[in-house]
Amino acid sequence: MSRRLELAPGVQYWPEKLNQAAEAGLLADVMAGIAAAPLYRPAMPGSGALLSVEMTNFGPLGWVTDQAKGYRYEPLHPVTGEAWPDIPDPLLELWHELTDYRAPPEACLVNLYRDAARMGLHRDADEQAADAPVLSVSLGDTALFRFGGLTRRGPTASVKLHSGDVLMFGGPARMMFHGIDRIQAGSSGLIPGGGRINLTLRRVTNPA
Ligand SMILES: O=C(O)CCC(=O)C(=O)O
Repeated sequence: MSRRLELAPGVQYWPEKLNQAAEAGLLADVMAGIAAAPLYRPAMPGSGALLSVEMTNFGPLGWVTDQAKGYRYEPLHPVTGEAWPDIPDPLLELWHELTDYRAPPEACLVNLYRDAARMGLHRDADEQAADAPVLSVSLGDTALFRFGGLTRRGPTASVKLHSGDVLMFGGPARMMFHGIDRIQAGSSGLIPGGGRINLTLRRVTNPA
């Protein structure tokens, strides 16, 4: 049981929520999922520029982007054409423990950050179920997570996310701008080949 910090209204942070055994167990599940649904680099809408992070998904729906159709959720992996693997049980258990949402998550976005990979400030705005929080688990190298308010140009704050940390944003913060400025390469030896894996759980459709 780790302590919970409220970083801002609606932004909850559990440092070291996962112990080493839990991190290793979750990583094994994630690597098995990646073996079935390989990481790939999606393209930005419009420009077609590739994201610096590699991505895949678990769950009935996966978040994808490409030049022609942009940001959306899809039930099939765009490269293999196969359904995404199931969300690992430890992540479903975390969702049920930490959120009081009435339905399970439908999407687990897997982001792999290596080298200079980063993620610009953005909002998670492709989900119908905007009353559900976003729950995010960090594995591997430390990341500098930046978050702000509901406008892109407002003030921001930063927190270092370490391996095993869990962050949740919902309620007044559900549509906050956030992103990853950089990764501290080599700060953890957890991920084979180095880097950081982020697992983001989201409910996409409104529960019946
Ligand atoms: O890697 C992270 O911690 C944040 C990921 C993120 O913001 C996203 O996938 O939308």
